[in-house]
Amino acid sequence: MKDTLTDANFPRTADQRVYHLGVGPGEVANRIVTVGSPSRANTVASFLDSQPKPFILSSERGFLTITGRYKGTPISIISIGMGSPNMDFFVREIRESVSGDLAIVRLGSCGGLVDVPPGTVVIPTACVAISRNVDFDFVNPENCDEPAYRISKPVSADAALTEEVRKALEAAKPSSSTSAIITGVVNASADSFYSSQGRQTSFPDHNEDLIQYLQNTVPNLATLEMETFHLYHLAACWKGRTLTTKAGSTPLTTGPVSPTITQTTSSPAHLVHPAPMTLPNSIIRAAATHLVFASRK
Ligand code: R1P
Repeated sequence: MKDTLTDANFPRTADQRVYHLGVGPGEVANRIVTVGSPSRANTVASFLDSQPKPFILSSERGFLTITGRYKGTPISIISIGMGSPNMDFFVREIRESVSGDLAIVRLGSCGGLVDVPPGTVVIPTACVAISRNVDFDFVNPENCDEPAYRISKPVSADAALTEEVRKALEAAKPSSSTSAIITGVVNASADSFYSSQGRQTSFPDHNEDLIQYLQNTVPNLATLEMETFHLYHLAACWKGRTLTTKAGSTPLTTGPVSPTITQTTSSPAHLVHPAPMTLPNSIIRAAATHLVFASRK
C-alpha cells in the first residue's frame, strides 16, 4: 500500500495509521498481550472468542496485531519481535492509537540464573537494563577506565497488574504441573542476546565476568531477556501527556512509505471504540511473565 504520511513529528498515513505497526484508530484494544513471534501470537489468539471474528493486521515491518474478544472482553495480541527498539515502536505507536488506560502484559521467554530452573514461570516485579558501553575500548581495554557494561537502576512493574497476572496464572496452572510460578524477583533486559548476556562469541566483548558481576550487584536477580525493562520504563514514565495530531500538516512524500498492510480480516470497529486524536489523561500498566527456557550459572 502506497500512501502519503502526515506530520513529520509523529508520522501517520492519511487514514491515521501509525507508521510501523500499521494500526489505525479503533483497531487495538486497551488490554494487550505482547509476544516476540507471530507463531506465539497466533497460539494466544486461538483462545479468543470465535465471534466476532478477530481482526488481523500484519505490517510490512513485521508487527502482527490480532484484536478480538476473550470471554467478551476486547483484547489485542501483538507480536513485536525482539529488543528494546521494537518495544519502543510498539508502546509509543499503540499509546497514540488507543485512548484511555492501557494494560500491557509481555508474555515471553527468558534465561534463568542460578536457582531458577527451566520450566519456571517468572513474573518479575522490577527490571534493570544491561547496556554494552560503546565508549569502552573493546580492542585495547588496557587503555580504558570505562566499564564494558552499564547496569541501570531498577524500574518497577505495575504492582496491581502483576498481582492480577500472578493470580490468573496460579488459577490456570494444572494440578499436575510441577513448574513453579515465582514473583518478587528482578529481571535484567540486555541490549544484546550475546555480549550483554555474557555469551562468548568471536567478538572481544570482555564479558567473561558479567553474569557473576550481575549476581553480585543486582539483588534478587533471577532472569535475563531483552524487552521488559523498556516496557516497564516507558509505562512508569507515562504521565498522560496529551498529543494532538496536526490536522493539515505538511505530508511527508520522501523516503520509504510504510506501513504496507499484508493481511487484514474484517473491520474491528465493533470491537473497540475509535481512538480520539487527543488523548485524555490515562495510565499505562505494565507487567511481564516469562517462561525460563534455560538456566545459567
Ligand atoms: C532471544 O532469543 C529472544 O528471546 C527472549 C528475548 O527477550 C529475546 O527477544 O524473549 P522472547 O522469546 O519472548 O522473544
